[in-house]
Amino acid sequence: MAAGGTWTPVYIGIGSNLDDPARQVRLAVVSLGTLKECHSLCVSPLYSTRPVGPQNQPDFVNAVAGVLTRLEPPELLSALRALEKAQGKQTPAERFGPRRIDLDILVHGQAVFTSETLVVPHPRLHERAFVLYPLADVAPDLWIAGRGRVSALKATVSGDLVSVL
Ligand code: PH2
Ligand code: MG
Ligand code: MG
Repeated sequence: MAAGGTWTPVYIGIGSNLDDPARQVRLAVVSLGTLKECHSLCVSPLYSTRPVGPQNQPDFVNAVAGVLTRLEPPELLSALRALEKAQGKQTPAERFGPRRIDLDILVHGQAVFTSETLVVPHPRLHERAFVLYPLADVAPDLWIAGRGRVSALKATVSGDLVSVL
C-alpha cells in the first residue's frame, strides 16, 4: 500500500446501460468520492453513447472522473471492483455485453502497467469515442503513453455515436 506516497492523477471511465444508466453513473461518481486514499477532482458531462460491441443492447451513459490517489494501479483496480460489486454489478453474460456499472482505469499518472487482470493505459481507450469525448472535456492536454494527446486522439474518432446527455 502506497500510503504516504505520491498523489497521482488518474482518470476513470464510467459506463452503464442497465437499471437507469444515468442514475447508475451518478451513483458511481458519488461512491468514487468515498474511496480510501483518493480525492475526486472533476467529472465530465454525461454522454449518451451507442453500444460498441453487441448492438442488441441499450445505449450506454458514459462519463470520465478525474481522481487524485495514492493507490497503485492494482490496489485501485481492487477498490473499483468493490464499488462495482456494492452497486450490484453482475458479470455480463458476453464480452462487451450490457452492465449496470463499469469502472475502468483509463490512465494512472505516467504508469505503463500490465498484469493478467489490468493494462494501463487502457488498451482500447484511443479508439473509443465514448471514452475520448468525456476525457477530452476534463483533460484535453493529457498525454497517453504510446498513443498521444487526448485532444488529438479525439480528432481521429467519429463523434456520430456520442452526444451530451
Ligand atoms: N463498454 C463496453 C462495451 N461497449 N459501449 C459504450 N457505448 N460504452 C461503454 O461503456 C461500453 C461499450 C465494455 O466495457
Ligand atoms: Mg469497460
Ligand atoms: Mg470494466
